[in-house]
Amino acid sequence: MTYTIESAQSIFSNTQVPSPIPATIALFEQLSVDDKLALLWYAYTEMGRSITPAAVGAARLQFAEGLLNQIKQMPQADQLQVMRDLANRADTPISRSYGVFSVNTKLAFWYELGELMKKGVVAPVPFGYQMSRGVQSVLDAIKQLDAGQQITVLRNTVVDMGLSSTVAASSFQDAEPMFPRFEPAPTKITVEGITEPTVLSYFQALNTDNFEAALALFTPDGALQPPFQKPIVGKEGIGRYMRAEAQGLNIMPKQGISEAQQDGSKQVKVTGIVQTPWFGVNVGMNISWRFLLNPQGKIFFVAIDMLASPQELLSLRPV
Ligand code: 45D
Repeated sequence: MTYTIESAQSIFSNTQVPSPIPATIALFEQLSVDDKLALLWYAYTEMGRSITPAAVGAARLQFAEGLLNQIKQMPQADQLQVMRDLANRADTPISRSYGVFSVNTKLAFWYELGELMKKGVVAPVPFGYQMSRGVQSVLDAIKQLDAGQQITVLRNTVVDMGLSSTVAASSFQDAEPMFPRFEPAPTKITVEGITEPTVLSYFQALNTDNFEAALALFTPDGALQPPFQKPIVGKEGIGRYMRAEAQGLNIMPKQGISEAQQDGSKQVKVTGIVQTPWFGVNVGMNISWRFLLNPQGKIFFVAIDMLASPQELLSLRPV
């Protein structure tokens, strides 16, 4: 097979529609720090209601507990400063501690902070705050997005906060607690138009949190490209990533197309719905997978993309 990761990234690119998410985040990035916090707070008070509190879990909060206790003891002005420092990615001890949290611990940390704000233990974000025109326009842009895109914006902004050091982050992720599954995900998967066992096994493996089985489907130099990220190359990195970020997903692929290539490889595109344990059945994300399978049926590359619109679920052919 003559593919490189780079060439694999562009398979089915003629069927993709640009996502409104990066543009929305770019608007957000232009806001002042108080505007950012206020905007996120407004957005969160809407979307946060659909969070399933069980997902947060005591096990997950234990990593954030020290930081949360520290913040609880502070006067309100200092609490607000901590939040500003996080949003500014300032180089402070708290911002650095936050930076080594895994994605899900970062989310759990803010979730708990939000609960403490509601109780009045932590300063509420719009602290005598007047909504600026910039905030209003970003809020309007967020309202145009579907629910799956909205929670992605919220997640990505939370992940970007704090000062991160990539070296330290990986040690934390190895200890990532599991998300409880209250109902088993569908494991008997049928995807209209798809018979490739590798692809069906991939979905089954993720729906049972069986990351070893998922990894076994990849070539040693295979890559996985999460939404809006660079490809993660090699089984070790993919495994670490999956254990940290692919837990508890409910994957419901609906349809796909498979195109055999001259050299025996196959390009497969599947679209469907994914639910995150954070929101359970409350939010369905419209997702596509673009697989490149080698002639032996192993995954050389898979890209996971957030679809721009629900209509895109059906548009598997070039647009
Ligand atoms: O006061 O096939 C603010 C892979 C500040 C794996 C806050 C995948 C102000 C392979 C921060 C707003 C993983 C790639 C408070 C598939 C403030 C694969 C609080 C895809 C209180 C399919 C904010 C998986 C809070 C996907 C608490 C696509 C915000 C997963 C919380 C996507 C936000 C998961 C939360 C997503 C967002 C999860 C909990 C988008 C969660 C989003």
